[in-house]
Amino acid sequence: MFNACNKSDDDSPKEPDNVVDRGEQQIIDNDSLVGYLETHYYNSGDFVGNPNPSMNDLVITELLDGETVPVDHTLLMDAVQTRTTVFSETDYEYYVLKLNQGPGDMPNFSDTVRLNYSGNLLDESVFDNSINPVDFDLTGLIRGWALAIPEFSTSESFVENGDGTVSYYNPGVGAMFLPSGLGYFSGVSPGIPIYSPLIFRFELYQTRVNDHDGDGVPSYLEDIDGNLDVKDDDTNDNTVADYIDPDDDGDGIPTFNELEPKEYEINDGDSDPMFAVKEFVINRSEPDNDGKIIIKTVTIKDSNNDGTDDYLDKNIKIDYYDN
Ligand SMILES: [Ca+2]
Ligand SMILES: [Ca+2]
Ligand SMILES: [Ca+2]
Ligand SMILES: [Ca+2]
Repeated sequence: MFNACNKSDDDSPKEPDNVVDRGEQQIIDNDSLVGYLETHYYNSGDFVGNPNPSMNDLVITELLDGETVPVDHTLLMDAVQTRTTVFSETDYEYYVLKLNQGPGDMPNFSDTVRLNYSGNLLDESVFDNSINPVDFDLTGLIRGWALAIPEFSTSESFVENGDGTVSYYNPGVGAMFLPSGLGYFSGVSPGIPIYSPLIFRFELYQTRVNDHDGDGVPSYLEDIDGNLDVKDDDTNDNTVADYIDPDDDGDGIPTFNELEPKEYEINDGDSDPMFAVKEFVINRSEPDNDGKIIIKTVTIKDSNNDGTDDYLDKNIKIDYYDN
């Protein structure tokens, strides 16, 4: 009689009845999302050759029974890119609508981005939107954002208006269609029922590389396993993830001290020197106000060439600041 229930893939205890299984919820959510994308179209023609599109230009309309998609419009399902990812040991699909790539920099998944956005449920009710550009650290948001936003690039240029506001020209513009598992899932958030698929529209203006622990290694490089998640990498198993750990290999020498420092002096207006692949600018200053710029960098080294960088190798203890 103990064989009555289906055999599960692992031996983990059964979750309480009020906790929904991520995999089962994903099947439901993906059905909802595909259903939405197959029954809604958007004004694709308005984005063709548009030099400065906005997320507010996006108009999504429901396709009624027997209706065909109008000229200069496209069914969402025919326009979105389908993406797959694994999160919380669950296979997910989500959908990205690219309205404008933007010509600027592409953020890393761990960077801070400046953007405007609007979020709504599949029933079109808006649960959140920004009035002015906001800055978000992508590591502190729902999973879907860290995956979708870095597919776009920042704006071409901006102008400071007289009233203190800034106008951005030619930003990255898009929308993401997320299952609840890449959103708030069972979490409570204002205006969002639990297990809600989410739609976000956004326009991306600027990005800044984060180094959360200030150890000289940009956070995106502290994603050792390359799964676009900095929170599951812990080289020295001290329960502090590398991106917030200032001594990643736990050898007693701070990561920062294990990076080779360099200093460059250039004249104002001159372009930067060519930096090495694993060399990062940590400071740029004009100490004497004479037009001479001092650029300080650090370079990640692998001094014994074993494929493990010094700051992740507890057997290498080179301290560049220990004289
Ligand atoms: Ca770091
Ligand atoms: Ca990772
Ligand atoms: Ca670190
Ligand atoms: Ca160390």
